[in-house]
Amino acid sequence: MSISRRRFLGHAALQAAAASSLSAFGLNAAAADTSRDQRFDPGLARPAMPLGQLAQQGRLPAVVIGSGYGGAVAALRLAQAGTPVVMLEMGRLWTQPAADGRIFAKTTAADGRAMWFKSRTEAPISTFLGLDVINRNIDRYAGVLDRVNFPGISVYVGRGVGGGSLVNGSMAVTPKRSYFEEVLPQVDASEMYQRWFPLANTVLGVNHVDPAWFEGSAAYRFARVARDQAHQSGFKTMFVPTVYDVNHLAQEELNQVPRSALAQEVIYGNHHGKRSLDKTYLADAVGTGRVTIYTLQQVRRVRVSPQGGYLLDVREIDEFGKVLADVQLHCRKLFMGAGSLGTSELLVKARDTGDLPRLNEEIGRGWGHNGNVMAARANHLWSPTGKLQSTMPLMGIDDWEHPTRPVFAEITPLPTGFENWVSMYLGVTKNPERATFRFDAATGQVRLDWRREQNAKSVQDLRALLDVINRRQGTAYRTDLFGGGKVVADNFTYHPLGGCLLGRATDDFGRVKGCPGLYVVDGSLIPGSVGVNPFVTITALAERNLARLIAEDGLAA
Ligand code: FAE
Repeated sequence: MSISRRRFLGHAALQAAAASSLSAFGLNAAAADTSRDQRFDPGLARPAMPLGQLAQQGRLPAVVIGSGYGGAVAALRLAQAGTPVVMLEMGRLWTQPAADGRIFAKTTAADGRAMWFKSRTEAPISTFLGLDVINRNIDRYAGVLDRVNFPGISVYVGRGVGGGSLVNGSMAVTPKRSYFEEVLPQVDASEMYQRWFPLANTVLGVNHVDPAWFEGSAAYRFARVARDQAHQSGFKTMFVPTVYDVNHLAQEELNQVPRSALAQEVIYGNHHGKRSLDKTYLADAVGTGRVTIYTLQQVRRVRVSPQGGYLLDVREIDEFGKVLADVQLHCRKLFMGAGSLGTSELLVKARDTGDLPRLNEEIGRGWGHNGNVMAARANHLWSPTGKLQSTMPLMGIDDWEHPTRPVFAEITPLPTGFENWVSMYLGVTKNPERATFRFDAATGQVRLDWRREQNAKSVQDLRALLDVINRRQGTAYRTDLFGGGKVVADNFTYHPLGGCLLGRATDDFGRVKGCPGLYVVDGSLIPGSVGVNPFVTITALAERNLARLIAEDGLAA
């Protein structure tokens, strides 16, 4: 079967599963064989047996926890090698509209679908003109975006089939080779840049904007204004590749297709245009017929199975948080793809409670926020940034070569729907500070010991760059967007990385030291910084590691 047909079938099965309200599903092989005309066929989804029943059938060959980038690569490559895969995802499937015709919440009138069991939205831009007009009360529900609040920093993550791909800004950036070599010196960079980055970019569907279209697009005036000011101030800019379909973007502007990026959609989910993982890697994985996805299943505990391999405690909830079942599941091989927070939390807890006593001291260490900080400038009235702004950034100021304060500042929109004269930036900075996940026996919780002061260098470095632009333009910072009169938002990150570092907590391919058959496949392998937005690197590294694991660890059927 060709890849594109497999992807079509997998994608259709993901839609059909949601249409039939299935919380556990795979591809129905019989339906797949008969639906060669590529029409939507509700029979494409194979309802899977309840997890409790599956647990009675003995040890599973392979379980993947989490359906983000690392988990999706693991599921696809294991399945292609012939291994049946059970994927456990704590969020829900986001492929079918609810009664109001929408899959995701409206950005400007958010409801429970926006956030993971919160009573009020917690958007990164929390105020406008200093007023609390952005966030609103919502029903507690298994929504798509989570903000995990630690004392020193808040971390945004995606929840649902596709993990962060459901909520992120689609920026698909391959890191600079010299910095990649600095961060992960044990990885063969030639192989990464010749083989694994190109493969990841292809399967993710990374594409590039046509510069001529960009110059004429009303929705990117905000980016051109910020670019021109950067150039006038002596900085370089670059286009940022994206997994948002750039043709769709162009058609949105002409009103030929329904608007999504041009309708303020991003952090609470995009209805159109975005090549999230459920349309790429996960569709391919389900399309193999060997991957079964269980949604709304949170893994709460990992320990050694008396049968050999691992024993998982899994809690099934409904969309409103009601506990439906607690199940124990044995597996031979376990792949941790729960993201930097999820994987680190489970493994730190397992080590410190004695469930996996052979886990080493490196588990939980080396966490960083990829130097994320945000800031905004107020332009003069004669430099409008446009009332129509696309949510998908396509350009960044590249000052990474600076000798003392490398900064990659993405030019991000502020799509309020009216002219706001704002130029906004997401800074990726080089901050050497790191934090550790620690188990607190008194509360049974895992905490991250990052302190706000550790962000001082990132704040200083982004300001140093933007100060130059402000001086040149005669402009000032906006102080009304991040709460408390802040100039630079230093209290949250979109890019959690590390906690189970490659070569430290694991060997050089993600095998967890001291625990045969246990693997880490997600962003927790990367030591806190990668200099650009991380998902392409997470995906490419997972591709590289899985190829080795399948070849050497008896993972092929
Ligand atoms: P991730 O995608 O977070 O997937 C982990 C999955 O595991 C999630 O679906 C969880 O629900 C699930 N999970 C966690 N714990 C459990 C458990 N105990 N049991 C079952 N399931 C569990 O991990 N990156 C870019 O490169 N470009 C961007 O433009 C960009 N923009 C972003 C914007 C936002 C608002 C956010 C939140 C992130 C953004 N990122 C961006 C970061 C990117 O999405 C992130 O690095 C990757 O998603 C991380 O991939 P992982 O595979 O590590």
